[in-house]
Amino acid sequence: NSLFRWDDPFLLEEQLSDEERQIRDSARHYAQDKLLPRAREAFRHEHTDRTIFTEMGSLGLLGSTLQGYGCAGVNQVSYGLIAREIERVDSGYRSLMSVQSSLVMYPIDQFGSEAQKQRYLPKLASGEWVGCFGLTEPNAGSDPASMTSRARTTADGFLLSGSKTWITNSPIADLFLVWAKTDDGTIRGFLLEKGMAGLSAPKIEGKLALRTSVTGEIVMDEVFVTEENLLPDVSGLKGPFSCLNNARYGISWGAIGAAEACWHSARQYCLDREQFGRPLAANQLIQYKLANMQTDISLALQGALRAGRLKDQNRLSPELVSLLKRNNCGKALEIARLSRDMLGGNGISEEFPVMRHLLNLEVVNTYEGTSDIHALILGRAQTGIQSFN
Ligand code: TGC
Ligand code: FAD
Repeated sequence: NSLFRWDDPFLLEEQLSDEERQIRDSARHYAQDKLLPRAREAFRHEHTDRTIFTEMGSLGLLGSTLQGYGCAGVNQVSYGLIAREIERVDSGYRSLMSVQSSLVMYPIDQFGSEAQKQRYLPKLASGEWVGCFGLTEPNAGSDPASMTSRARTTADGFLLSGSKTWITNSPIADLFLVWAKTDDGTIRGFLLEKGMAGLSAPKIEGKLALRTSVTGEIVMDEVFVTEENLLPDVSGLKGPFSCLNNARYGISWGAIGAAEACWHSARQYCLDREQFGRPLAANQLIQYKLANMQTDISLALQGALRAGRLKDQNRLSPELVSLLKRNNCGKALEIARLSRDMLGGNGISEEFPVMRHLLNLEVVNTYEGTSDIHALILGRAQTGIQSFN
């Protein structure tokens, strides 16, 4: 049946423009040629390769949707396609890219002063500088409104104190976008630079997942900044949440890239391996699992594409982002677990990418709002009742 493509049932390919396909292809070549050969060793040794930032920068993959300041200015669908290709290799690589792009460059572009944009965006776009985003605290994860980091007003600026934890990129960051409460309890964004007195970013050791992307704390002990370091144009939780809308959208595409890698791996393995005198793929139980993977992946991609088209028209709601982030990460995790099982003992070997994806997807399902938090956002949106506090 020439109308049916097993790996693209909705013919997603046809729904992309030539330019989108071109961007996707260049991200795919980079990911497959340059990232894939490094992923296994990087994961094994918990090593984040700093040069990835400059490589991505030279290809226009950092802050790719922004206009000017050295950014590529591609559309939101293209950003999603890039995330899918990078995460097809490893969620950690997509993570370092999405933090730099959606959580650091986007808010500077959206809420920053002209001086801040000129000072930071070109360096972040080229990968010369690494950025991180500090919202989560040891006692404020799903509930960032309860953060205790403070920015105390002084005669000539602010003194920041507090600590952030589970911060992607922080140990290698040059720029720290930190959210803290001012004297009147309002949440504001501050741009801190490496080397400021009182600022440190210790690495979190012993992560069993997302090991290609370094994670750390941000410790602020009376870090002094002036008004120039304050993001002028946003206050309240909608500042960090606006950034999360973008990153969560990208993750909806990215997680499915990882799921596709697992599905393709499991399919090929089951075609190649024989037990009981025939390929594993000849068994109904195996075909049932493959059919479920194909269905979940193709529907998830179609949802992500629709979201991207809406986002390109400025019509994407945060609730639809929650629906997709939750669905696509949850399905990807399930697919990775099933694939791991279908590879039998080999499924736990680093010879195959499946276990690495499975471990990574546990994180992807948790960060940027856990699966259950997104369920509660959707529950609130359809009942009008806030259930989480
Ligand atoms: P709530 O009362 O709902 O809202 C407070 C204010 O924020 C506004 N708002 C939004 N604005 C824009 N986009 C959104 N998605 C928004 N959601 C809310 C809202 O309008 C309101 O504005 P205003 O002006 O009326 O004050 O706030 P809440 O405290 O009740 O929120 C509850 C909840 C659970 C929805 C929220 O706290 C939440 O989403 N929690 C999850 C936390 C989270 O996602 N953290 C992520 C940390 S960063 C990260 O994980 C990076 S990993 C990246 C990587 O490595 O790839
Ligand atoms: P908690 O909020 O303590 O939640 C624990 C469990 O309780 C979850 O299952 C949750 O769903 C559930 N739960 C919580 N509240 C409710 C409720 N009201 N009803 C029902 N169930 C509930 N943060 C940043 O700011 N910047 C980063 O760059 C960043 N990178 C990260 C990288 C990694 C590798 C990891 C693991 C995390 C990262 N995070 C980052 C933090 C991440 O966003 C948080 O871990 C996440 O938001 C969950 O917060 P928590 O870990 O404190 O869990």
